[in-house]
Amino acid sequence: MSRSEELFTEAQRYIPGGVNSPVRAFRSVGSTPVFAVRGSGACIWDADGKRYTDYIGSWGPLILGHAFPAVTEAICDAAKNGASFGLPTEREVRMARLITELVKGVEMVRMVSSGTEAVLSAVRAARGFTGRELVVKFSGCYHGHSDSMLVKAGSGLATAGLPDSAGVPAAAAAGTVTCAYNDTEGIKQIFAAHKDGIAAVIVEPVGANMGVVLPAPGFLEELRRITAEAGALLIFDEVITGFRVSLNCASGYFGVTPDMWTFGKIIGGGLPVGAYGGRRDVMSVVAPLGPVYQAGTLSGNPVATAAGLATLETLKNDSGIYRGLAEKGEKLRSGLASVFKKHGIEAVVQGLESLATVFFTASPVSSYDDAKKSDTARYARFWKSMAKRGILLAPSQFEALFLSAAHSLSDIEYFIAAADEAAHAGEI
Ligand code: KE4
Repeated sequence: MSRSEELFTEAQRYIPGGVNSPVRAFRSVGSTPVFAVRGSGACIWDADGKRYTDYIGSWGPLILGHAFPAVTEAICDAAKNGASFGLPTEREVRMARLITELVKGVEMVRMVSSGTEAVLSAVRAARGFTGRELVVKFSGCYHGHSDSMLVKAGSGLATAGLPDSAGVPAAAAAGTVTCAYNDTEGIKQIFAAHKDGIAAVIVEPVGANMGVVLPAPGFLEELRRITAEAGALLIFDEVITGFRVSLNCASGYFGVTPDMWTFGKIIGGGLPVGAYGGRRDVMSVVAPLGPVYQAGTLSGNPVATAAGLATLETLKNDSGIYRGLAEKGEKLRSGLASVFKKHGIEAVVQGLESLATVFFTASPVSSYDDAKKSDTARYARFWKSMAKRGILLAPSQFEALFLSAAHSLSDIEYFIAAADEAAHAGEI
């Protein structure tokens, strides 16, 4: 029995499913979870001392790689002066100022401790600002696990949502209407049906929780036009895309300015940080300035904020990082696509900048319904064949691969060659 297997056996005695977040159970690839011990650069080492080139990257925060020196130093320096104060600190002012500088349209921002908390707070603020209750989300987009976001489509397009998890009250789900990603006509129908009852539309500007799905040309622009026309707020959930697809986030990358943003992951540099922000008039409803209550013991935590600041300042000071990520991402996607074509394997490789997903399906994926046509058993075989060769991929067809500045071109070349070898051996 491997050490990871031993640990997983014990973990299941004390922790639901043996993990503190479901995807880490590796169920959809039929494997024992890899228990991490150490990370450095693009690599992690597991409890059995096996080294992997890591494309999970903690699900997005580690755009600079594991244990990036400036981030580690910032964490240590901050921690020496105390882990938390429950008082405001200068770092929080610097973080808020930096985000407003880098993201056009963000005038005020509030720090929280996770992406989930950022989204639930932003939705509450949107409802408080507009005085309306309905929120529209898109199938296949994940916005954390607050009740109103764990909702699946109702019977008809414009009907109230249904709980997508046990424990979510029907009443909570009823406040959310769900539309297919990239379905501009569907959004128009929802707004026609609900007129001025909609507080906000929340969207991942690049879908990354159904695998990576790009916005169709004009989709984001239409969401901007339709919401503005109806007096509803547009919320970009940039927990993944924020500071990943560009230093100016997806809103800057696509040139579409929402009313609110949610952030997480990269702005914490691997520590628990989330944030929500946007127009000053909208954010002015948030307590203690306004009537929308939101609070957090560790919001803006000095150690976590130090990690986030070190990450963002490194990204801001070295534009070569994004050029390198774009080059490596494009090389990986085109290289893998060529391998699958060469071996006659039905696969579509999609992504943007440092994000990628291999969908084992015949046609391009532009919605969750498309994504669900993928051969998840084949993805599991692909996952295992890569893990065997020291390449750690997202243990689910419906997640993204994350590249970091620490991944080298030779890492990418090795990944492509490994896929070629595995395909040739009939392992995928
Ligand atoms: P957290 O509460 O997990 O920090 O963030 C929730 C969230 C919000 N919005 C988007 C677009 C997200 O992708 C996430 C969380 N992402 C997943 C990865 N698909 C986190 C991994 C996990 O759940 O363990």
